[in-house]
Amino acid sequence: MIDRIWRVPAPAGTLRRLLGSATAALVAVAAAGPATAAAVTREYWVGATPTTWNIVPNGVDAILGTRYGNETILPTVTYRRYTRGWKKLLRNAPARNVDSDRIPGPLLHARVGDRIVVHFKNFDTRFNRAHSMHFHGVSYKPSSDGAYLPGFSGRDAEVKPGQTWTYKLRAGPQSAGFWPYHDHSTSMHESLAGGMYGGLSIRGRRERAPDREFVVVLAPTGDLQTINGHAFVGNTPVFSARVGDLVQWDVMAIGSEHHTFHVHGHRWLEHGVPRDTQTVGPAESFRFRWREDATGTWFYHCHVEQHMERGMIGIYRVTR
Ligand SMILES: [Cu+2]
Repeated sequence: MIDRIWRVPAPAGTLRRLLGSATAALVAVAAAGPATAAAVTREYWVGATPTTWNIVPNGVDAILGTRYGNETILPTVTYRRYTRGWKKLLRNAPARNVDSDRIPGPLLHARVGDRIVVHFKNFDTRFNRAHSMHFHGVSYKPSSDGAYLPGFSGRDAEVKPGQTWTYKLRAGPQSAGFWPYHDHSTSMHESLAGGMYGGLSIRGRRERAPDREFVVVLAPTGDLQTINGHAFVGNTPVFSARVGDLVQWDVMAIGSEHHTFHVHGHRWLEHGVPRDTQTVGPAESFRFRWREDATGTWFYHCHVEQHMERGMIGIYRVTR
């Protein structure tokens, strides 16, 4: 049983359920098993950085033919990845994984047992708002919570422009999976609407990395329903894989609505049950994996029809 959990890339639901039942013995044995990778401290440098974002860069809804103009251009602030000491701005994700980035913020990787240190700096000179980072799925002290509560929270929850904060997190046995992080400061409302969110991708101690990892954030942006801040086919991410790839989808929702994530021509397991559509509510997240075996150009989308019509649809391309 233990072997199966830790060697085979279990679907996130299964892993989380099994770990959630918190069999101390299971955890102890897993931790004591032959380590293929020692626990490490992973350091990330992230900045809240002003940018101008176009929700519909090509100006058209390819399916309904509706045209969009300047109303889809949004001055905003997003999480960006930097080199050590915020010296140099980097892409949030490798170019091979996404067509454009900035929304969501950088995908932060770790393994169960790791410490994660996130150095955060607020570069928001555009709106002059405080910002923060609040992380789901990991352990930390209250000083790394990043959530504003008057009279209780500290500087972690209200990082003012020009200031920094270091969030110290730990990926415990129940952290395996995909989790959101987001602004939880005084500016949370505007910041979430403007794309200040991202994901933590945490693998089991001995779980192999997938060949392809796709992050899908379902959230409203402006008046549209977006995937990673973009609306409509031609603007939303085009994900690509090859037959034989171990493909991992990391899905989360931000905002106030529920979504039903759907991929055409494929199925995955949740608690051992095959499915091709899965509900995800505000700040919920899940991940699943499959070994790719279906060539073609496929849709992935939210199956709430009003959301799909407002832009929540994209393309998944599989080649030989
Ligand atoms: Cu939806």
